[in-house]
Amino acid sequence: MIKTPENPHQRVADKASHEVIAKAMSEGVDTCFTRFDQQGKQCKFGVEGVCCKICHMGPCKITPRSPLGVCGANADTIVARNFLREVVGGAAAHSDHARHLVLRLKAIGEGKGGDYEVKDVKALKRSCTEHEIPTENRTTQELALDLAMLFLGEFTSQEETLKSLKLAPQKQQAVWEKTGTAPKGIDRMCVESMHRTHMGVDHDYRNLLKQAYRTSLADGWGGSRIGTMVSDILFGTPVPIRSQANLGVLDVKKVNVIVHGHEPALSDMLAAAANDPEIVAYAKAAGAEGVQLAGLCCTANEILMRRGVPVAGNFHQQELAIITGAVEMMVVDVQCVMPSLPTVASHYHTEIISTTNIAKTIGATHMPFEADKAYESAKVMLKRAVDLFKKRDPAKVAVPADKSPLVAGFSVEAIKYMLGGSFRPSFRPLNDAIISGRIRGVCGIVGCNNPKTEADSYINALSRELVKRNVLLLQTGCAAQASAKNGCMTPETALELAGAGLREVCETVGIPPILHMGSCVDNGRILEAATEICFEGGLGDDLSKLPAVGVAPEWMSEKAITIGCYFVASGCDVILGLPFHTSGSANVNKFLQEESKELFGAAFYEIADPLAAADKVCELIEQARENLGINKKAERKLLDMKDRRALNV
Ligand code: SF4
Ligand code: MSK
Repeated sequence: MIKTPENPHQRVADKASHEVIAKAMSEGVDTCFTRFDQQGKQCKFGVEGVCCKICHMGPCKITPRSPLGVCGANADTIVARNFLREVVGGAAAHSDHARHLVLRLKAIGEGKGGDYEVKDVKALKRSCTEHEIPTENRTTQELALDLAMLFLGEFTSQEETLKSLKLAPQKQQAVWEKTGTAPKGIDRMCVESMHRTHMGVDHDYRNLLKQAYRTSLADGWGGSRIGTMVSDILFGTPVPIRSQANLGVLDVKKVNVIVHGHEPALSDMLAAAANDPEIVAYAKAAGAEGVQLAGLCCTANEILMRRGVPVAGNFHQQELAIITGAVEMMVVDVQCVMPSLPTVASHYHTEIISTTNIAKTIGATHMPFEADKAYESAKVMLKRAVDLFKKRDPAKVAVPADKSPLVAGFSVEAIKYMLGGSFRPSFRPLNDAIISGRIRGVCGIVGCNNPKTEADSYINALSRELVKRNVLLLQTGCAAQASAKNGCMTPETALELAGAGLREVCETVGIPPILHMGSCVDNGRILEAATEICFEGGLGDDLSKLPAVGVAPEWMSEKAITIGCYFVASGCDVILGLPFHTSGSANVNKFLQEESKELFGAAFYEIADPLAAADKVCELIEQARENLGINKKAERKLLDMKDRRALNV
């Protein structure tokens, strides 16, 4: 029985989504919003993190009347164990994604890459040099194989500390050594964490939470950064590129194919094949004007950043895109894909295609693709989508008009180039602008949507407020897509929102005040940018000293927890718009929100209101500026003649 979302205007911020939620209600189609309502009041024990089902003496729950589980575990142990398992989930997701890419690079190195090749040799050489692999007089294939083998070692190393940690400032590395949080191999960290949270192993909540930070670091500096590096090598390092975002990018005159999930491999092939003359001719023969490819979630970000493919929407819009009635096919890979999609699609002519053997859904058509015929597979899928176009019911089609222009593609390389030009690409102008106070600091705004809150509205309110207060924003994932839909991601409109200092800098160097840095695996790019700022000098030799803060306003996934943890463990304070499921243990919350500061120089904050979060971001930034002593330097004084004489120079 469908309960209507009481007011679509309170569920989502953008008008296009309002229209489609209203359409869903009139057509009797369930969405995450109706299902959220059907859930009713959510389980208190789950919310507090005090439900344990790790062994079959349980499930146990902690209450004032039963403060211990059957085995004697208290709330601290149970909450910390649950939290660590969530971090493992996030680290495993990012890192397995990275592993798939590394194996593809290895296949290229072995001459078995099929339709894939190294698109960005410069990026390959850059990564080799960073990892001390000699590049002189060596072929691309040799380098690809050496780098792939080194990266595979990052997953499997048993005793050696993760090599990629060396990409961080030395002081960070020293902190991780001192606190016992320097991770070994990525796979080992995940396995060890699962072992330690098994019944009857690690019961000390502090020890468990330190392992959560350690596992997250294996993701942030290992899995995620490797994922980004190899994506850049295989598909190209992003450079600024224009496109559009929101449901209005769907074109009723064309065959609409949406790619959704996180991995770029097949979507990159689909993007190439959509313009293949054979496919265009096939679409025209079916009465369409061509094929419109669009993306959702982070697969969208991957092909937006490199090919300018438009974004149909972020996480909460995956069902809404189908409900427009104009989507022939949705091709999904891994992560953030709702299992409801085939049910929603059954109301229309849409086919859901799953493409990887590790991610199947009942009701979806499974079409795994092989690297050696990836382009052909992409063409087969697109032809199938064209055939579905003939089954489209015009009476069910209503595509909202809304779409906003955007500029994306801000890899660290691209930012460096924009700041310093081709002769001296560098972060110096940014550091100088921060030191002079024209830019107060930097804020990373990342993460998902969550039907617990009005989708996009926290992200939008916070972004607009911070830009006004001269804070440069680095965004990824669904948060970046929210800003794009909100019209904040073109240099022109964003500059109008920016405070005078930020605006002056952005106009001078030609960057927008909100930089779209990619998918959620690309949060490693934010770490990379912070490290560049640190290396450039003048703002401390340690990431915890930077006037920089991270915010996850509307997060929902385990990956977001892991990302938050690796930011904090890297010295960057993180504000959460929605709390962790840890409130059942005051000790766990104290560790995450206070004691972490002593370990890493950063901690978590929970702030439900976007303007209060903006205040906190600015407070943390100003505190960092005070500590660095740069607020004094920022004071500009116009000297009169008396002052000049007093200078006595
Ligand atoms: Fe209960 Fe302990 Fe088993 Fe958890 S591990 S389910 S608290 S008995
Ligand atoms: S897709 S993890 S909903 S950002 Fe990366 Fe969006 Fe969050 Fe998935």
